[in-house]
Amino acid sequence: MNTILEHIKTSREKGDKLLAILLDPDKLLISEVEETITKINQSKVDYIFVGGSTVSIGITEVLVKKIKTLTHIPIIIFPGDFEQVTNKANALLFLSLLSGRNPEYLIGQQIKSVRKLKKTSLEIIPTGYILIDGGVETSVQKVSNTTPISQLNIEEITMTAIAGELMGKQLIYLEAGSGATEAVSQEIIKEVSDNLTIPLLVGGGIRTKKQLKNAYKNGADIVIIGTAFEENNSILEAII
Ligand code: 1GP
Repeated sequence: MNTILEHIKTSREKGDKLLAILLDPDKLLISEVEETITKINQSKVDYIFVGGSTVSIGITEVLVKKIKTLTHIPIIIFPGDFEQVTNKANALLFLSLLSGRNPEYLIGQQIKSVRKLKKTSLEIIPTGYILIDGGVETSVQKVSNTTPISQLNIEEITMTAIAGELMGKQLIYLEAGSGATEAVSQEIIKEVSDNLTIPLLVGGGIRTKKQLKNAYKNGADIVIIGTAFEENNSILEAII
């Protein structure tokens, strides 16, 4: 069976770049889902990520079920907490916030999710999540109560990513935070990518075709776009 992780790895080997759109259940109204997914279906989107830092209990599953009736694009849960785990999706980014020093987001939430995960057939993808200063205080920072790594500290970002790979993570996600005013710099993407053998995800503050192209050029395998699409769901036509 071709798993999502295998697809990501194969794409990396072939140099195919992937795009994910992030939908936040707390922001997207159910009445808007159909139009939103129609736009996504018309574009070259590889994955739909669903998740947010502060999502009311139960609504992630409702949203995922609705999306599934409208598309064949794989849905990947990108959870802000264990309550967002639902077996209605195709896969779960099993995140560990490696940049932070808050045990709750390194291992606590993961433990809380185990009972549910044991009962699901979700593909679980161990992912090292690295929060980088995106110029504004983001929800991830507030909710996780952790300090992002400065964009100037490329050494620490790179060593954190490598440590993640050595710990067995299958993906590394460089995150400037939703709505970041400064996306992860090209220099950071390049340095981290050059030092990893696993796929690299980059998100936070990406709004333009130029940013997207540069992120891919410097080694991002998957770029995640949330806010720019939320604000204008016709943006994909312009930037892909
Ligand atoms: C946030 O990386 C994602 O977790 C997407 O960020 O909303 O800024 O596109 P934006």
